[in-house]
Amino acid sequence: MRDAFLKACKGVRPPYTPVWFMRQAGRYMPEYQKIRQKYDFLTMCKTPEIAAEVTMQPIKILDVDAAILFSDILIPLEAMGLKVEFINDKGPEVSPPVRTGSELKILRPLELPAIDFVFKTIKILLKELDVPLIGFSASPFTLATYLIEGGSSKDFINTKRFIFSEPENFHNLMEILTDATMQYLLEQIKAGVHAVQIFDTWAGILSPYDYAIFCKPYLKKIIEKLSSTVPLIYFCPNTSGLINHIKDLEVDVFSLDWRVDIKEACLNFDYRPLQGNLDPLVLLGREDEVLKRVKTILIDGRCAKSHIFNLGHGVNINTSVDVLKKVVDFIHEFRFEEVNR
Ligand code: 1CP
Repeated sequence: MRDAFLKACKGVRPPYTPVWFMRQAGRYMPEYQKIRQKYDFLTMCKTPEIAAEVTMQPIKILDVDAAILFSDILIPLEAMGLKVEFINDKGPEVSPPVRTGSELKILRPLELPAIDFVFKTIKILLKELDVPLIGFSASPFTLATYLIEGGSSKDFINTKRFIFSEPENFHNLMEILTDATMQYLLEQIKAGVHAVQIFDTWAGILSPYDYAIFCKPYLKKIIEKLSSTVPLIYFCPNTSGLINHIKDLEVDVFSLDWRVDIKEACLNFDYRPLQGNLDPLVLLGREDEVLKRVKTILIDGRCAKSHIFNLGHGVNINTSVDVLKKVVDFIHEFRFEEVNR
């Protein structure tokens, strides 16, 4: 198996910078569209053969150094008694929303058999892949926002109303979601994933004060439980104000968005392994401008103990597969020894 990605997760610098992309399987890719025209998104996630095929598309087409399981962060909510739907061009809908302490009783503990398709997909992939497979989950806080808002949100009014009017019950909700997340990640690890990434997409809506109270303790619990299993990556965008808290987390890799200077992040994260951080929309620009920025991130990323190239968020639907492929080739061919000549 190609080991550059896992080496970098463990703080060892491989001969070239490994690269993969968040949302590397998706609608920007004609091969994905071809399957997506036949099946809705949830059917694709729930059919192991299809989920495995789609997971492998970017490996075959782009030659990236890691695969990420084709699924969604909201999948475990279905196994907790909620209804999850993905409505075209509108995003996810979770029902019924849980907005008060008295509504917590709707939630059931995670029923693993209900999401057996995830573990079956992992098993198929382990037979087929020659690169490491990344499993994932949302953080309990990010999951809570979808469950409380009933889907995506711009202002998170319901989430904040819940937190600040019933903080004790919000903690109860976080306990439930933390247990489910731990169980879900451990089961993916048991099935054989080589690393896991926690997506904390919405933690950046909290003040540092409230991140410390409502988010960090639950992440710490999960991280502790997973310690000495597989490498753990923590992705949290929009969080420059939270760095002092985030750096306390004992994860293997911090995944950064493009709003931070990766050189500064090296210093702020005590030179620990970093992942990131190209603005995904740079990829819509002219090729020389794209490669200029890729090169800068590669060079600046050398400050860290090890660096995994990624985007600062998911691949945008308007991205050209050719440009992504050129970025991967450029990264694989880039030789640091030649930079100072
Ligand atoms: O219509 C389609 O074809 C579905 C589009 C799609 C895809 C391809 C959704 C709907 N999810 C996914 C896959 C997905 N989602 C993966 C697969 C692996 C890969 O990266 O290739 C992963 C890891 C996710 C994770 C995910 N889902 C996150 C965390 C990462 C991030 O983007 O911040 C979030 C927030 C979601 C929720 C979600 N799923 C899909 C949509 C439209 C949304 C809503 C996003 C929002 O609230 O703005």
